[in-house]
Amino acid sequence: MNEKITPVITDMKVIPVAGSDSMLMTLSGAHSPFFTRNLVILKDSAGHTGIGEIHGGDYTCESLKSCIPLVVGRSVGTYRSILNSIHKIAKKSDEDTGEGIQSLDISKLKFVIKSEWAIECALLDLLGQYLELPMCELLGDGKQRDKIETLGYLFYVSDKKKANLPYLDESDSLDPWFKIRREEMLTPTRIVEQACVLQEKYGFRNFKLKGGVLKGSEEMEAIKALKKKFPNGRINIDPNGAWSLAEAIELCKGMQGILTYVEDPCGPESGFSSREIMAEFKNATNMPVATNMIATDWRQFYHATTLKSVDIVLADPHFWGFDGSVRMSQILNDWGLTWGSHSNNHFDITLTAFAHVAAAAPGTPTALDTHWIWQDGQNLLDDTPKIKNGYLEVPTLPGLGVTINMEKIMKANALYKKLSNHDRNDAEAMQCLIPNWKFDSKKPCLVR
Ligand code: GKR
Ligand code: MG
Repeated sequence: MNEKITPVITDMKVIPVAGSDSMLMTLSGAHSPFFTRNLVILKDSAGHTGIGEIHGGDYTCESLKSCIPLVVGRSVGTYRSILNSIHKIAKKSDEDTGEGIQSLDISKLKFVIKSEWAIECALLDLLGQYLELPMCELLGDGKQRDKIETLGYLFYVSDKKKANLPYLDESDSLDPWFKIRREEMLTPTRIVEQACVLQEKYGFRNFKLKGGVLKGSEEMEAIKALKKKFPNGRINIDPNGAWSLAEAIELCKGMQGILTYVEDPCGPESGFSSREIMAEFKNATNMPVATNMIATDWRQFYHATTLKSVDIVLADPHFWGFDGSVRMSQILNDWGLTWGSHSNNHFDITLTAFAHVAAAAPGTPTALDTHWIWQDGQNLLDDTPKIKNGYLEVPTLPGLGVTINMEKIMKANALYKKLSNHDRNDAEAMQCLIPNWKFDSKKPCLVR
Protein backbone atom coordinates (compact mmCIF):
# COMPACT_ATOMS: atom_id res chain seq x y z
CA MET A 1 0.00 0.00 0.00
CA ASN A 2 1.23 3.47 -0.79
CA GLU A 3 1.40 5.13 2.63
CA LYS A 4 1.76 8.58 1.09
CA ILE A 5 -1.66 8.86 -0.56
CA THR A 6 -3.13 10.72 2.43
CA PRO A 7 -1.29 13.81 3.77
CA VAL A 8 1.94 13.22 5.67
CA ILE A 9 2.51 14.45 9.23
CA THR A 10 5.24 17.07 9.05
CA ASP A 11 5.42 18.22 12.66
CA MET A 12 4.35 17.17 16.16
CA LYS A 13 4.52 19.53 19.11
CA VAL A 14 3.82 18.65 22.74
CA ILE A 15 2.87 21.74 24.73
CA PRO A 16 2.21 21.52 28.46
CA VAL A 17 -0.29 24.12 29.69
CA ALA A 18 -1.87 25.29 32.95
CA GLY A 19 -5.05 27.08 33.96
CA SER A 20 -6.73 28.32 37.13
CA ASP A 21 -9.01 26.28 39.34
CA SER A 22 -11.24 26.74 42.38
CA MET A 23 -10.54 25.16 45.77
CA LEU A 24 -12.69 22.16 44.83
CA MET A 25 -12.97 19.46 47.47
CA THR A 26 -12.81 15.72 46.86
CA LEU A 27 -11.78 12.59 48.74
CA SER A 28 -8.22 13.16 47.56
CA GLY A 29 -8.06 16.66 49.11
CA ALA A 30 -8.47 20.14 47.67
CA HIS A 31 -7.71 21.14 44.09
CA SER A 32 -4.69 23.45 43.82
CA PRO A 33 -5.02 26.99 42.40
CA PHE A 34 -3.73 25.60 39.08
CA PHE A 35 -4.39 22.49 37.00
CA THR A 36 -2.17 21.21 34.19
CA ARG A 37 -2.76 19.50 30.84
CA ASN A 38 -0.67 18.41 27.84
CA LEU A 39 -1.53 19.39 24.28
CA VAL A 40 -0.51 17.67 21.06
CA ILE A 41 -0.42 19.76 17.88
CA LEU A 42 0.18 17.98 14.57
CA LYS A 43 0.72 19.61 11.17
CA ASP A 44 0.34 17.76 7.88
CA SER A 45 1.46 18.25 4.29
CA ALA A 46 -2.04 19.43 3.30
CA GLY A 47 -1.59 22.41 5.63
CA HIS A 48 -4.01 21.14 8.27
CA THR A 49 -3.53 21.29 12.05
CA GLY A 50 -4.73 18.44 14.29
CA ILE A 51 -5.08 18.84 18.06
CA GLY A 52 -5.45 16.72 21.18
CA GLU A 53 -5.50 17.40 24.95
CA ILE A 54 -4.76 15.02 27.83
CA HIS A 55 -3.75 14.69 31.49
CA GLY A 56 -1.08 17.12 32.70
CA GLY A 57 2.30 16.56 34.29
CA ASP A 58 5.85 15.63 33.36
CA TYR A 59 5.29 11.86 33.12
CA THR A 60 2.64 12.23 30.38
CA CYS A 61 4.56 15.07 28.70
CA GLU A 62 7.75 12.99 28.41
CA SER A 63 5.87 9.95 27.19
CA LEU A 64 4.20 12.06 24.45
CA LYS A 65 7.54 13.52 23.39
CA SER A 66 9.02 10.03 23.08
CA CYS A 67 6.31 9.24 20.46
CA ILE A 68 7.35 12.05 18.06
CA PRO A 69 9.65 9.84 15.88
CA LEU A 70 6.80 7.32 15.48
CA VAL A 71 4.39 9.96 14.22
CA VAL A 72 6.28 12.49 12.08
CA GLY A 73 6.75 11.36 8.48
CA ARG A 74 3.81 8.94 8.60
CA SER A 75 0.70 9.24 6.49
CA VAL A 76 -2.49 10.38 8.25
CA GLY A 77 -4.49 7.47 6.78
CA THR A 78 -2.31 4.98 8.64
CA TYR A 79 -3.37 6.38 12.01
CA ARG A 80 -4.26 2.95 13.38
CA SER A 81 -0.78 1.60 12.53
CA ILE A 82 0.80 4.69 14.07
CA LEU A 83 -1.07 4.03 17.33
CA ASN A 84 -0.22 0.36 17.16
CA SER A 85 3.48 1.11 16.82
CA ILE A 86 3.21 3.31 19.93
CA HIS A 87 1.43 0.55 21.91
CA LYS A 88 4.11 -1.92 20.92
CA ILE A 89 6.93 0.11 22.45
CA ALA A 90 4.95 1.41 25.48
CA LYS A 91 6.52 0.16 28.71
CA LYS A 92 4.82 -0.12 32.07
CA SER A 93 6.40 2.22 34.62
CA ASP A 94 8.08 0.53 37.60
CA GLU A 95 5.80 2.61 39.86
CA ASP A 96 2.66 1.27 38.16
CA THR A 97 1.46 -1.44 40.55
CA GLY A 98 -1.58 -2.29 38.39
CA GLU A 99 -3.83 -1.10 41.24
CA GLY A 100 -5.45 1.46 38.90
CA ILE A 101 -7.57 4.04 40.71
CA GLN A 102 -9.88 1.75 42.66
CA SER A 103 -8.69 3.55 45.83
CA LEU A 104 -8.50 6.99 44.18
CA ASP A 105 -4.77 7.32 44.67
CA ILE A 106 -4.48 10.35 42.40
CA SER A 107 -0.75 9.73 41.84
CA LYS A 108 -1.80 6.56 39.94
CA LEU A 109 -4.10 8.40 37.52
CA LYS A 110 -1.23 9.01 35.10
CA PHE A 111 -0.93 5.23 34.64
CA VAL A 112 -4.63 4.80 33.86
CA ILE A 113 -4.53 7.55 31.25
CA LYS A 114 -2.65 6.63 28.08
CA SER A 115 -0.85 9.61 26.58
CA GLU A 116 -1.21 8.28 23.02
CA TRP A 117 -4.95 8.98 23.08
CA ALA A 118 -4.09 12.67 22.68
CA ILE A 119 -2.22 11.64 19.52
CA GLU A 120 -5.22 9.58 18.40
CA CYS A 121 -7.41 12.66 18.82
CA ALA A 122 -5.07 14.86 16.77
CA LEU A 123 -4.79 12.18 14.05
CA LEU A 124 -8.57 11.80 13.82
CA ASP A 125 -8.79 15.58 13.62
CA LEU A 126 -6.43 15.52 10.60
CA LEU A 127 -8.14 12.54 8.98
CA GLY A 128 -11.54 14.20 9.34
CA GLN A 129 -10.21 17.35 7.69
CA TYR A 130 -8.75 15.30 4.83
CA LEU A 131 -12.06 13.42 4.34
CA GLU A 132 -14.09 16.57 5.02
CA LEU A 133 -16.05 14.77 7.74
CA PRO A 134 -16.58 15.64 11.41
CA MET A 135 -14.64 13.35 13.76
CA CYS A 136 -17.78 11.63 15.11
CA GLU A 137 -18.42 10.26 11.59
CA LEU A 138 -15.11 8.38 11.78
CA LEU A 139 -15.96 6.61 15.04
CA GLY A 140 -18.03 3.44 15.54
CA ASP A 141 -21.19 3.57 13.44
CA GLY A 142 -20.83 7.32 12.88
CA LYS A 143 -22.83 10.22 14.22
CA GLN A 144 -25.82 9.24 16.38
CA ARG A 145 -26.91 12.69 17.61
CA ASP A 146 -26.31 16.44 17.11
CA LYS A 147 -26.13 17.49 20.75
CA ILE A 148 -25.03 15.80 23.94
CA GLU A 149 -26.94 15.88 27.21
CA THR A 150 -24.46 17.10 29.82
CA LEU A 151 -24.53 17.24 33.62
CA GLY A 152 -23.85 20.07 36.03
CA TYR A 153 -20.84 18.87 38.03
CA LEU A 154 -21.34 20.25 41.56
CA PHE A 155 -18.46 20.50 44.02
CA TYR A 156 -18.09 21.51 47.63
CA VAL A 157 -15.71 24.49 47.57
CA SER A 158 -13.57 25.58 50.53
CA ASP A 159 -12.76 29.13 51.58
CA LYS A 160 -9.68 30.03 49.54
CA LYS A 161 -8.79 32.74 52.07
CA LYS A 162 -7.88 29.97 54.53
CA ALA A 163 -5.12 28.81 52.17
CA ASN A 164 -2.27 31.15 51.47
CA LEU A 165 -2.21 30.11 47.81
CA PRO A 166 -2.81 32.09 44.59
CA TYR A 167 -6.44 31.10 43.87
CA LEU A 168 -8.26 33.26 41.34
CA ASP A 169 -10.81 35.72 42.67
CA GLU A 170 -13.77 36.47 40.42
CA SER A 171 -16.00 38.10 43.01
CA ASP A 172 -16.38 41.22 40.85
CA SER A 173 -17.44 39.30 37.71
CA LEU A 174 -20.76 40.34 36.17
CA ASP A 175 -21.47 36.71 35.26
CA PRO A 176 -23.38 35.16 38.22
CA TRP A 177 -21.69 31.75 37.75
CA PHE A 178 -18.16 33.17 37.46
CA LYS A 179 -18.88 35.32 40.50
CA ILE A 180 -19.76 32.43 42.82
CA ARG A 181 -17.57 29.58 41.53
CA ARG A 182 -14.49 30.59 43.57
CA GLU A 183 -16.44 31.18 46.82
CA GLU A 184 -16.88 28.88 49.80
CA MET A 185 -19.84 26.50 49.26
CA LEU A 186 -20.01 23.78 51.90
CA THR A 187 -23.68 23.57 52.95
CA PRO A 188 -26.79 22.05 51.31
CA THR A 189 -28.13 25.61 50.78
CA ARG A 190 -25.00 26.69 48.94
CA ILE A 191 -24.91 23.49 46.86
CA VAL A 192 -28.49 24.15 45.77
CA GLU A 193 -27.52 27.76 44.99
CA GLN A 194 -24.59 26.46 42.90
CA ALA A 195 -26.97 24.18 40.97
CA CYS A 196 -29.49 27.01 40.40
CA VAL A 197 -26.83 29.39 39.02
CA LEU A 198 -25.50 26.61 36.78
CA GLN A 199 -28.98 25.73 35.60
CA GLU A 200 -29.62 29.37 34.74
CA LYS A 201 -26.40 29.64 32.71
CA TYR A 202 -26.19 26.24 30.99
CA GLY A 203 -29.72 24.82 31.39
CA PHE A 204 -28.65 21.57 33.11
CA ARG A 205 -31.35 19.06 34.10
CA ASN A 206 -28.82 16.54 35.47
CA PHE A 207 -26.52 17.10 38.42
CA LYS A 208 -23.68 15.17 39.99
CA LEU A 209 -22.38 16.08 43.43
CA LYS A 210 -18.76 15.22 44.13
CA GLY A 211 -18.89 13.56 47.56
CA GLY A 212 -16.19 12.12 49.81
CA VAL A 213 -15.84 15.54 51.47
CA LEU A 214 -18.22 15.66 54.47
CA LYS A 215 -19.89 12.87 56.46
CA GLY A 216 -21.99 10.76 54.07
CA SER A 217 -25.18 11.67 55.96
CA GLU A 218 -24.48 15.40 55.48
CA GLU A 219 -23.87 14.90 51.77
CA MET A 220 -27.19 13.04 51.49
CA GLU A 221 -28.89 16.13 52.99
CA ALA A 222 -27.49 18.13 50.06
CA ILE A 223 -28.82 15.49 47.64
CA LYS A 224 -32.30 15.67 49.22
CA ALA A 225 -32.23 19.48 49.03
CA LEU A 226 -31.24 19.29 45.35
CA LYS A 227 -34.08 16.87 44.57
CA LYS A 228 -36.53 19.16 46.38
CA LYS A 229 -35.40 22.07 44.22
CA PHE A 230 -35.26 20.02 40.98
CA PRO A 231 -38.00 17.35 41.34
CA ASN A 232 -37.54 16.28 37.71
CA GLY A 233 -33.74 16.46 37.86
CA ARG A 234 -31.55 13.36 37.61
CA ILE A 235 -29.24 13.55 40.62
CA ASN A 236 -26.14 11.46 41.28
CA ILE A 237 -23.49 11.44 44.02
CA ASP A 238 -19.86 10.31 43.61
CA PRO A 239 -17.88 9.81 46.85
CA ASN A 240 -15.08 8.05 44.90
CA GLY A 241 -15.42 4.87 46.96
CA ALA A 242 -15.08 6.61 50.34
CA TRP A 243 -17.95 4.78 52.06
CA SER A 244 -17.68 1.32 53.56
CA LEU A 245 -20.10 -1.23 52.13
CA ALA A 246 -22.28 -1.11 55.27
CA GLU A 247 -22.28 2.70 55.26
CA ALA A 248 -23.08 2.90 51.55
CA ILE A 249 -26.04 0.54 51.99
CA GLU A 250 -27.30 2.54 54.97
CA LEU A 251 -26.86 5.90 53.18
CA CYS A 252 -28.63 4.76 50.00
CA LYS A 253 -31.53 3.08 51.80
CA GLY A 254 -34.64 5.12 51.07
CA MET A 255 -32.88 7.15 48.37
CA GLN A 256 -34.74 5.41 45.50
CA GLY A 257 -36.52 8.11 43.54
CA ILE A 258 -34.14 10.76 44.89
CA LEU A 259 -30.82 9.48 43.58
CA THR A 260 -31.04 8.37 39.93
CA TYR A 261 -27.86 6.38 40.39
CA VAL A 262 -24.77 6.40 42.57
CA GLU A 263 -21.19 6.57 41.31
CA ASP A 264 -18.44 4.51 42.97
CA PRO A 265 -20.16 4.38 46.39
CA CYS A 266 -17.63 1.99 47.95
CA GLY A 267 -14.16 0.64 47.32
CA PRO A 268 -11.99 -2.33 48.20
CA GLU A 269 -12.35 -3.62 51.78
CA SER A 270 -11.63 -6.67 53.95
CA GLY A 271 -9.50 -8.26 51.25
CA PHE A 272 -12.23 -7.93 48.57
CA SER A 273 -11.71 -5.81 45.47
CA SER A 274 -14.02 -2.89 44.72
CA ARG A 275 -15.57 -4.95 41.92
CA GLU A 276 -16.71 -7.53 44.49
CA ILE A 277 -17.81 -4.93 47.04
CA MET A 278 -19.82 -2.94 44.48
CA ALA A 279 -21.58 -6.14 43.36
CA GLU A 280 -22.62 -6.71 46.99
CA PHE A 281 -23.80 -3.09 47.21
CA LYS A 282 -25.97 -3.54 44.14
CA ASN A 283 -27.43 -6.79 45.45
CA ALA A 284 -28.34 -5.09 48.72
CA THR A 285 -29.80 -1.85 47.35
CA ASN A 286 -30.87 -2.45 43.75
CA MET A 287 -29.50 1.02 43.09
CA PRO A 288 -27.93 1.57 39.62
CA VAL A 289 -24.18 2.09 39.90
CA ALA A 290 -21.76 4.04 37.70
CA THR A 291 -17.97 3.85 37.75
CA ASN A 292 -14.82 5.45 36.54
CA MET A 293 -12.73 3.64 39.16
CA ILE A 294 -13.34 -0.10 38.93
CA ALA A 295 -13.50 -0.63 35.17
CA THR A 296 -10.75 1.46 33.61
CA ASP A 297 -9.44 -1.14 31.15
CA TRP A 298 -10.77 -4.24 29.36
CA ARG A 299 -9.45 -6.70 31.95
CA GLN A 300 -11.09 -4.80 34.83
CA PHE A 301 -14.25 -4.47 32.74
CA TYR A 302 -14.35 -8.25 32.25
CA HIS A 303 -14.36 -8.82 36.02
CA ALA A 304 -16.77 -5.94 36.70
CA THR A 305 -19.34 -7.30 34.24
CA THR A 306 -18.87 -10.92 35.28
CA LEU A 307 -19.71 -9.88 38.82
CA LYS A 308 -22.47 -7.50 37.63
CA SER A 309 -20.83 -4.71 39.67
CA VAL A 310 -21.85 -1.80 37.42
CA ASP A 311 -24.64 -0.50 35.20
CA ILE A 312 -22.95 2.61 33.80
CA VAL A 313 -19.32 2.66 32.62
CA LEU A 314 -17.85 6.16 32.41
CA ALA A 315 -15.42 5.29 29.62
CA ASP A 316 -13.30 8.42 29.42
CA PRO A 317 -11.58 8.47 25.99
CA HIS A 318 -8.38 9.52 27.79
CA PHE A 319 -8.43 6.12 29.57
CA TRP A 320 -9.86 3.98 26.77
CA GLY A 321 -8.92 5.81 23.59
CA PHE A 322 -11.46 7.32 21.22
CA ASP A 323 -11.97 4.12 19.30
CA GLY A 324 -11.98 2.15 22.58
CA SER A 325 -14.53 4.39 24.29
CA VAL A 326 -16.92 4.12 21.35
CA ARG A 327 -16.33 0.35 21.19
CA MET A 328 -17.30 0.27 24.86
CA SER A 329 -20.47 2.27 24.15
CA GLN A 330 -21.47 -0.29 21.49
CA ILE A 331 -20.90 -3.26 23.80
CA LEU A 332 -22.76 -1.63 26.68
CA ASN A 333 -25.67 -0.75 24.41
CA ASP A 334 -25.86 -4.32 23.06
CA TRP A 335 -25.81 -5.69 26.60
CA GLY A 336 -28.48 -3.32 27.95
CA LEU A 337 -25.97 -1.33 29.99
CA THR A 338 -25.19 2.39 29.81
CA TRP A 339 -22.22 4.42 28.54
CA GLY A 340 -21.01 7.75 29.90
CA SER A 341 -17.70 9.53 30.29
CA HIS A 342 -15.67 10.55 33.31
CA SER A 343 -13.77 13.85 33.35
CA ASN A 344 -11.01 15.64 35.19
CA ASN A 345 -10.10 19.34 34.99
CA HIS A 346 -9.74 20.15 31.31
CA PHE A 347 -9.74 22.85 28.66
CA ASP A 348 -12.15 23.18 25.75
CA ILE A 349 -10.16 20.88 23.40
CA THR A 350 -11.15 17.95 25.63
CA LEU A 351 -14.69 19.33 25.79
CA THR A 352 -14.85 19.18 21.98
CA ALA A 353 -13.36 15.68 21.91
CA PHE A 354 -16.00 14.51 24.44
CA ALA A 355 -18.71 15.96 22.19
CA HIS A 356 -17.55 13.84 19.23
CA VAL A 357 -17.13 10.61 21.21
CA ALA A 358 -20.55 11.01 22.83
CA ALA A 359 -22.05 11.85 19.43
CA ALA A 360 -20.87 8.44 18.15
CA ALA A 361 -22.07 6.44 21.19
CA PRO A 362 -25.23 4.46 20.31
CA GLY A 363 -28.24 4.07 22.59
CA THR A 364 -29.00 6.44 25.42
CA PRO A 365 -25.80 7.52 27.15
CA THR A 366 -26.02 8.98 30.62
CA ALA A 367 -25.53 12.76 30.79
CA LEU A 368 -21.88 13.55 30.12
CA ASP A 369 -19.50 14.59 32.92
CA THR A 370 -17.41 17.69 32.40
CA HIS A 371 -15.33 19.86 34.73
CA TRP A 372 -15.17 22.53 32.02
CA ILE A 373 -17.82 24.77 33.66
CA TRP A 374 -15.18 25.48 36.32
CA GLN A 375 -12.77 26.52 33.53
CA ASP A 376 -15.24 28.30 31.22
CA GLY A 377 -13.65 31.58 30.12
CA GLN A 378 -10.09 30.20 29.99
CA ASN A 379 -10.58 28.76 26.53
CA LEU A 380 -7.81 27.72 24.14
CA LEU A 381 -10.11 27.67 21.10
CA ASP A 382 -11.62 30.51 19.11
CA ASP A 383 -14.89 28.62 18.77
CA THR A 384 -15.50 26.60 21.95
CA PRO A 385 -18.64 24.44 21.57
CA LYS A 386 -21.48 25.83 23.67
CA ILE A 387 -23.57 24.15 26.36
CA LYS A 388 -27.15 25.38 25.90
CA ASN A 389 -30.35 24.08 27.54
CA GLY A 390 -28.26 21.33 29.14
CA TYR A 391 -26.83 20.09 25.83
CA LEU A 392 -23.28 20.38 24.48
CA GLU A 393 -23.26 21.15 20.77
CA VAL A 394 -21.32 18.85 18.42
CA PRO A 395 -19.20 20.84 15.92
CA THR A 396 -20.17 20.14 12.31
CA LEU A 397 -16.99 21.25 10.54
CA PRO A 398 -14.45 18.58 9.45
CA GLY A 399 -12.26 16.89 12.09
CA LEU A 400 -12.74 18.22 15.60
CA GLY A 401 -14.25 21.23 13.85
CA VAL A 402 -12.62 23.89 16.00
CA THR A 403 -9.69 26.34 15.74
CA ILE A 404 -6.91 26.69 18.29
CA ASN A 405 -5.77 30.07 19.51
CA MET A 406 -1.96 29.88 19.67
CA GLU A 407 -1.66 33.11 21.62
CA LYS A 408 -3.82 31.71 24.42
CA ILE A 409 -1.98 28.39 24.30
CA MET A 410 1.40 30.07 24.69
CA LYS A 411 0.06 32.07 27.65
CA ALA A 412 -1.16 28.85 29.28
CA ASN A 413 2.27 27.35 28.56
CA ALA A 414 4.01 30.35 30.19
CA LEU A 415 1.84 29.81 33.29
CA TYR A 416 2.80 26.11 33.31
CA LYS A 417 6.48 26.99 33.19
CA LYS A 418 6.12 29.22 36.26
CA LEU A 419 4.69 26.38 38.39
CA SER A 420 7.08 24.58 40.68
CA ASN A 421 4.94 21.41 40.61
CA HIS A 422 3.41 20.09 37.39
CA ASP A 423 1.61 17.09 38.86
CA ARG A 424 -1.70 17.11 40.64
CA ASN A 425 -1.23 17.42 44.40
CA ASP A 426 -4.47 17.70 46.36
CA ALA A 427 -2.75 17.39 49.75
CA GLU A 428 -0.92 20.72 49.65
CA ALA A 429 -4.01 22.97 49.73
CA MET A 430 -5.72 20.55 52.10
CA GLN A 431 -2.91 20.94 54.63
CA CYS A 432 -3.70 24.67 54.79
CA LEU A 433 -7.11 23.68 56.18
CA ILE A 434 -6.03 20.72 58.35
CA PRO A 435 -2.34 20.69 59.35
CA ASN A 436 -0.54 17.43 58.47
CA TRP A 437 -3.60 16.20 56.55
CA LYS A 438 -2.98 12.90 54.78
CA PHE A 439 -5.05 11.14 52.10
CA ASP A 440 -7.14 8.25 53.44
CA SER A 441 -9.26 6.49 50.81
CA LYS A 442 -11.82 5.61 53.49
CA LYS A 443 -12.25 9.03 55.12
CA PRO A 444 -14.02 12.04 53.56
CA CYS A 445 -11.40 14.76 53.25
CA LEU A 446 -12.89 17.11 55.84
CA VAL A 447 -13.51 14.30 58.36
CA ARG A 448 -10.35 13.91 60.44
O1 GKR B 1 -11.60 16.54 39.91
O2 GKR B 1 -11.16 15.91 41.91
C1 GKR B 1 -11.68 15.74 40.84
C2 GKR B 1 -12.52 14.51 40.60
O3 GKR B 1 -12.76 13.85 41.79
C3 GKR B 1 -11.79 13.62 39.65
O4 GKR B 1 -10.45 13.44 40.04
C4 GKR B 1 -12.44 12.29 39.52
O5 GKR B 1 -11.56 11.43 38.86
O6 GKR B 1 -14.29 13.47 38.50
C5 GKR B 1 -13.69 12.28 38.73
C6 GKR B 1 -14.69 11.24 39.13
O7 GKR B 1 -15.78 11.26 38.62
O8 GKR B 1 -14.37 10.36 39.92
MG1 MG C 1 -16.36 9.33 39.48
